[in-house]
Parts: sequence; C-alpha cells; structure tokens
Amino acid sequence: MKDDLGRRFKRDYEDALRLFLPRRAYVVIRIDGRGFHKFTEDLERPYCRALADALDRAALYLCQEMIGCRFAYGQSDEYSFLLTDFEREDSALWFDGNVQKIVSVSASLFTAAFNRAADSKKLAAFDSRVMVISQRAEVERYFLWRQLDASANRLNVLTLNRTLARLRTARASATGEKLASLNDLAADLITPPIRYSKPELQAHIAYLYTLTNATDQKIGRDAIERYKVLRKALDERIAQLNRILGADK
Ligand SMILES: Nc1nc2c(ncn2[C@@H]2O[C@H](COP(=O)(O)OP(=O)(O)OP(=O)(O)O)[C@@H](O)[C@H]2O)c(=O)[nH]1
Ligand SMILES: [Mg+2]
Repeated sequence: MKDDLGRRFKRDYEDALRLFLPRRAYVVIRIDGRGFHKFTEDLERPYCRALADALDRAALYLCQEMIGCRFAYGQSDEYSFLLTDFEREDSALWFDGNVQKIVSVSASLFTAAFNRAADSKKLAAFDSRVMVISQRAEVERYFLWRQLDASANRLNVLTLNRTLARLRTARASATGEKLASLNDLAADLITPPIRYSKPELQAHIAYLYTLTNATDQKIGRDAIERYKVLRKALDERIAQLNRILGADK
C-alpha cells in the first residue's frame, strides 16, 4: 500500500515535470546573486575585491563538484559555467541532464560555498538557470556577451554618469567664457529633452547598454567595435572637460 502510494506520486506528479537536457550539446549554467543590489549596499563600488574573491572560491568549488565542467567566467554577482559531455563515447552528463537537479544543486552548492567564503553577517542566496547551446560559435558569443556586460558598458555608464555629474556641478557656478565652453561640451554629451533632437553621446551609450543587457539579444563583435568608438569619444570629452576644469580628483 505504502509502495503503491509512492509509485503513484512519483508517476503522477514528480515525473510529470522531470525534464532532461539533450545529450552531446554545450550546456551553460549561470548562477546569479539574488537581490545583490541590497547585499552589496555597504561594499566598495563599483568593484569590491573581497566580493569577487568569495565568488571565485564558490565557483572553484562548484567546478570541482560538477561533472564535465570545462570553463567558468564570472563578473558582477554572477558566474557562468560551461559543461560538455561529448569528449568520449562514455562521457557523463551531470545528473544525467536532470534539469531540476542541475539548477537546484548548482544554486545550493554555490550558495553554501559563497557564504562560507564571504565575511558577511548577511546570508547570500543565488539563483541558477541552465541552457543548451548547440553551436560552438554561439557559446563563444554567449561568453563574449557576459564579458561585454562586465567590462565595456558598466565602465562606460559609470564614467559617463560621473562626467555628467561633474559637468552639471561646474555649470551651476560657472560664468562667461568658461560657462560657454561647458555649454558646448554639454550639447555634445547630452541629448536635449526635446523630440527629434539629434541623439548625442549619452543616448548612444545608453542604447548600447540596453542592447547588451537585453537577454534576448545576441551580441557580436560589432557591439565591441561600437563600444571602442564610444569609449574613445567619451575619453575625448573627458579630456576637454579636464582642460576647462582641471583634472578630476
Ligand atoms: N558594491 C558593489 N556592488 C556590486 C559589485 N558587484 C556587483 N554588485 C552589485 O550587484 C548587483 C547585481 O545586479 P543584478 O544581478 O542585476 O540585480 P540583483 O539586485 O542581484 O537582483 P536579481 O539578480 O534579479 O535578484 C548590482 O546592484 C551591482 O551594483 C561590487 O563589486 N561592489
Ligand atoms: Mg543578481
């Protein structure tokens, strides 16, 4: 009777949602800190070495626990892992590709290891998602996308915001020729809040940022080229601002 009940529950409920990954494909697992805007509010920004170290330790631990893990890349509050199961005829796939096992165990192992490594009174939690990518070139683009998210746009947006804040403060007290130079620079940097105005550097950077943050967009090398152009333009404006105001402290 007890065994019948168990079999029935397994068959009718548990097995109904038991999903398996296809074999011999690239598997990417991404772990992401839950509500880390809150968890990191007292940490150094934009980059906290201790946080990165704890994430690295958790990632190393998870790499060792997962079967077939080949590569990992982390930035901000996230880590992505690449798993493969096609090197040999008998290569295994972690948990035989059982999706619920993979996402729940990866999240819990990473969470446990991170909390052990982090010197924090707060308890951190991480979510996990798994995806299957059939083409190698798409896997490369995936990691490029996460890398771009880290290095290019965060830096661009942070630098841009800082520059705009400096410009705003300086314009509030400047007069005469200095004010005129600052106004010229502002016109070049800021899109005026009127319809049909020519989008200036701020709008271009904001656009690239939304593009690389939209998870359904594929990011290719053109986005990286675009970043380089925008970064150069932004650096030129910063140099101009420094000539007017003196170097930023
Ligand atoms: N101070 C500080 N904050 C960081 C650092 N790295 C990442 N963060 C913060 O971590 C957060 C990561 O953002 P998201 O993953 O998009 O958002 P989240 O608040 O974690 O929300 P969910 O992931 O949706 O649960 C951002 O708020 C970053 O500012 C760091 O080195 N220092
Ligand atoms: Mg997060």
